[in-house]
Parts: sequence; structure tokens; C-alpha cells
Amino acid sequence: MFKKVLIANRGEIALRVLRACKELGVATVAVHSTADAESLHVRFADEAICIGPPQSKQSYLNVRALLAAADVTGADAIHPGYGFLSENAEFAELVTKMGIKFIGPRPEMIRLMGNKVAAREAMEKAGLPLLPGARGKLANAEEAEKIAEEVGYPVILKAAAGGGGRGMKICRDRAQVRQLFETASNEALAAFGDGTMYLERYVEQPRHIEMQIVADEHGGIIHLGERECSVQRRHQKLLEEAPSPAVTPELRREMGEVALSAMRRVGYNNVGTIEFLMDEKGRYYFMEMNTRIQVEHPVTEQVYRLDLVREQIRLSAGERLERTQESVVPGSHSIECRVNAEDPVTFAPSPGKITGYHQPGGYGVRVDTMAYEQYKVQPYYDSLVAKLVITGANREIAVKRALRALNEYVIEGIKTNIPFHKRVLVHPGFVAGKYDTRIVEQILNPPAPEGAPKTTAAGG
Ligand code: MV4
Repeated sequence: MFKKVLIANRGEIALRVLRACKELGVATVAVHSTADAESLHVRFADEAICIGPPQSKQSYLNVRALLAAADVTGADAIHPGYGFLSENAEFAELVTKMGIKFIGPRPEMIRLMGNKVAAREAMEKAGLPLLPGARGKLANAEEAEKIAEEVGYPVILKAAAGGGGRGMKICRDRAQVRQLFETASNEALAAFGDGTMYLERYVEQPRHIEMQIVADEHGGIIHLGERECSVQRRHQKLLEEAPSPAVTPELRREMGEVALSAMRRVGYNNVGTIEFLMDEKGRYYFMEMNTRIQVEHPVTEQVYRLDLVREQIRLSAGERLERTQESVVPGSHSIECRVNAEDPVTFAPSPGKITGYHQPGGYGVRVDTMAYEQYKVQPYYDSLVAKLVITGANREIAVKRALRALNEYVIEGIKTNIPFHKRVLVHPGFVAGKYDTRIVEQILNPPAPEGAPKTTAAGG
């Protein structure tokens, strides 16, 4: 096992990793920007090092400062958390070259999955189902048009270097492909430094379902079922649940086996998530693979009773998986509400000081947060304040418990999206488990009742 882990992150995930390290008997080094000097991850760590001013670029993304901090503290491993440098293959490589273990998959694996065209090709070879589309990258607009005609409309243009919804364009006919290809490619070049594009058949009402993979460095590999992540707005997930109401035990077994077989073929190690898009008929297609621990990992931990961050660290230290596929069975239902410091109606960020704070508790309630009374939500970072993770014997109990917990939650001084979560949890489609990625839009702009006169937002 490692002696000392440097946590290259902040907020709730820094605290989450720190707690796992403590339970493993591993010393911790916190790093922080000047804005985060008072943070809990700094206070609870064995050592803390200031790595720069508030802006992420100058602190949590500052590779030289992070490597220097690891060097002077004698850390033998770095945990990147999620976001920031967690999927930066160059960073993982630099860390490895210093003789420090990067807690995550090998850098080649991060690089492969970071290029969506390469990942798509590799995953198809490894046996995962793909949507019909371009085999590799598109050379030009003419090729895009030709393939779009073969595939049939609508199609979606995506940037190879994009991901998470960035750099996508939906095209409903040949003219749109012609018109949008250059724009999309130029935008991708400006945003990611790589204008490479690919194309797929577009699914109108998809569900976003992802499988959790856990692999050791000795060939041991298991999956921990799926998470349903269709409650999103502008590619920001708001609420996730496990298991997915759209996945039967048989489908779970099938998707798990297909995913494991693909991961064995590419020699995947450590934790990872395979994102699938599911169409109206329940068919599933590989989208992207994430090589980090994800924000929504707790719902899987609750349902499968396995500490994913502890496992991630253990496996990185060369230890073996202790669980077999047969021994991991879903035993409950779990829902995560991402409590963000933002306006519940406009979704505009709402940083500032939390002047009053009381968090929910009781049976089946877990709150992963860095917040406390007087905590200042910073404007420099993402707006996540807490993950309210609710677990129940079944989905119905979990939904009711989540509402109960949200009603107990008091956060004063800043706006939060707690009111929005309450609306999701009573939405008939959500309650029935029959929803897709359009659900947030449907909650914000409910369809007018049959026969009702048309009204504007102002009611005129
Ligand atoms: C799609 C799609 C429909 N068809 N690809 C958005 C995030 C990125 N991982 C892929 N995304 C999508 N890809 C095809 N071929 C629809 C989306 C999409 C979406 C996916 C998951 C969750 C929410 C979404 C919201 C809009 C679009």
C-alpha cells in the first residue's frame, strides 16, 4: 500500500478521497488554491500545500506546482479525483515518470478514450455495439454527406476531441451536413486544438446509461451494473439513479458481459465507466468511456455495498480485487441529487457565503459535501455544493425518502437547485421510471394541456 497520497483536487471529492485514505491508513497531502485555504479537505489532511491563486489554471490545473508539491512532501501516489487533471494523459505520464503512481488507468488508456474516434474504433473491434456511422474520422464535408446519406437522417456530427456533449451538431438533411461540417470542425479546432470530426445516426429520445467497471492489475475484472443519468440539462447531470428503471436483470447481465469482454480485450485497469445511449426500443450503443472516478459513483457504492474509492486506491497499489462477479448483486435502489449553488429557475450560478446550514440525516441518507455554516461557495469552480445520496430497499421508497430528505435540507445565504430536485421527484414520468434525456426540458416547459389556449411565459 502507498505511504502518502497527494490529492490533486478540491471540494467534496477531495474530502471523499481523503476519507478513503484515512481508512486505509495512508497519509494525505491536500493541495489548495488561496481561495480554498479554509476548506475541510485542507483542515483534515495530514499536510497541506498552497499551489496558487484561485483560478483553476493557476492552481488545480498547474502541473508544475502539483508535481513540486508531490516532490517536496514525498508522496508516492497522486489521486486526481474528477475534472481538473483526472483525464489528462500527459499529466498521468509525467507523474509516472517521476516514479509516483497515478491513481487511475495507464496513460495509454486515458489517451485512447480521450480521442472519441479512436475509442469508438477500439470498442467496436472489442465487440461493443455502435450506432451506424463513419468508420473513422471524416476527411471533409463531402465524405460527411456521403456517409450521412448511407446512414439516414437525422445524423449527429461530433468532435473527436470533444465529449460530454461539447462540439456536437445535429443535421436533419444533406444541406445541413454540408452547412454545419466546416463550422463544427472549426469550432472543435478552436476549442480543443483538434478539428477531427465523426458522424453517427442521431437518436431522438435517448436514455444515458453507464456501466461501472472495476479492474485490478492482474486480470481480475468485474462490473457493478449501470447508472441511469438521463436527468441532465445542457450535458450537466442533475440527478442519477441505480439501478436504471430501463434495465432488466437479463439486460444488465448481457450489457455487463459485453462490457467486460471489451475491457479485457483492451487490457483496461482501475475504475472506469462505459457510457451507452439507449434508444426507444431498448437497444444500446457505446458512446464514450470515462477513465476517472465519476461524480455519481456513490449510487453504485450504495447499491453494490463496495467502496469504489478505497478499491481504486487498493488496485492502484497492485492489490487484487476481492470480489467476484457472482458476489456483487444489486441490493437496493439509490438516487443522487446534485445540490448546486445556482438559481433553481435560471440555473445561473449563485456563489456566496452559506449563512445557515442544516443537512438531512436518518436511515438511508448520505451527504457528500464540503459545505458547513459560514462556508463560502467560490465563483471560480463548479457549483456543486453537496451530493445527497438516498438509498432505499426499492425505487418507490428511495423516491419518497429523497423528497423527505430534500425537505429537511436548509441552505441559507445562497440559492440552490433543491426546489428543482423536488419537481423532478414528483414528475409523473420520473415517478413511473419512464423518462429520457428530454425530462428536464419537459419539467421546465410542461406541454400545454389538451385544448387549452396557447399562452406565453408571461401569461399573455
Ligand atoms: C448522441 C445523441 C443522440 N444520438 N449521439 C451528449 C453527450 C455525449 N456523451 C453524447 N450525447 C449525445 N449523443 C447520438 N448518436 C444524444 C446525445 C445527447 C445526450 C446524451 C446523453 C444525455 C443527455 C443528452 C442530451 C442531449 C443529447
